[in-house]
Amino acid sequence: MERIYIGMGSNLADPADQLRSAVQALAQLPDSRFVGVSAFYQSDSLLPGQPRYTNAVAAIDSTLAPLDLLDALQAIELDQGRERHERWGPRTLDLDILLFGDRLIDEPRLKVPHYHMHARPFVLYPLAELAPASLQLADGRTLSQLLADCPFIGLERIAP
Ligand code: A4P
Ligand code: MG
Repeated sequence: MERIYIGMGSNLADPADQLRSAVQALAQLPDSRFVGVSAFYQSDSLLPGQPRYTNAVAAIDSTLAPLDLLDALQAIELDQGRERHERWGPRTLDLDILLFGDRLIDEPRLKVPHYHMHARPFVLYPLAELAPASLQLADGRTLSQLLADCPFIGLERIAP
């Protein structure tokens, strides 16, 4: 089993409800054990003119291969009505594999750690609810070092 952290985001069709449904779906993944989910966090979209996002992080333990997990997560996104029109477009549900054990993955369909996670407060703060501060990311920096460089600005923590 490897510990996997999954970033969840939604900015359409009742985002908090989308995240709750996603948690139910993650708990049903084959060859996996659901570990937990952070609180939900609201913040403005990185792209102006889009609705505010609700984000959270979930942890699972799994023996799934990384690309099989990606397939399963994309199936959950589609199940919850995700339509891909443009990259970074508004979405009912986005599921990103943030960390997969201590693996570095560089495949055309899958890059892990997820790019930009190092500087996104809506990823790092929920992740810190589930992962130890000593967790080391690919470039050797720990979660606590990343948090120190990423102020808690523009985030609103809401109950799950
Ligand atoms: N892919 C590569 N690596 C991964 C990975 N580690 N996990 C590929 C998941 N997928 C990965 O993703 C495009 C392709 O990335 C997939 O087909 C997969 O093979 P996508 O979900 O279709 O597209 P996307 O989500 O629009 O792009 P991306 O790059 O994931 O966007 P982001 O980084 O998720 O940014 N503001 C706030 N406040 N909160 C947000 O969550 N999100 C975005 C979108 C913009 N602004 C935001 C937020
Ligand atoms: Mg995505």
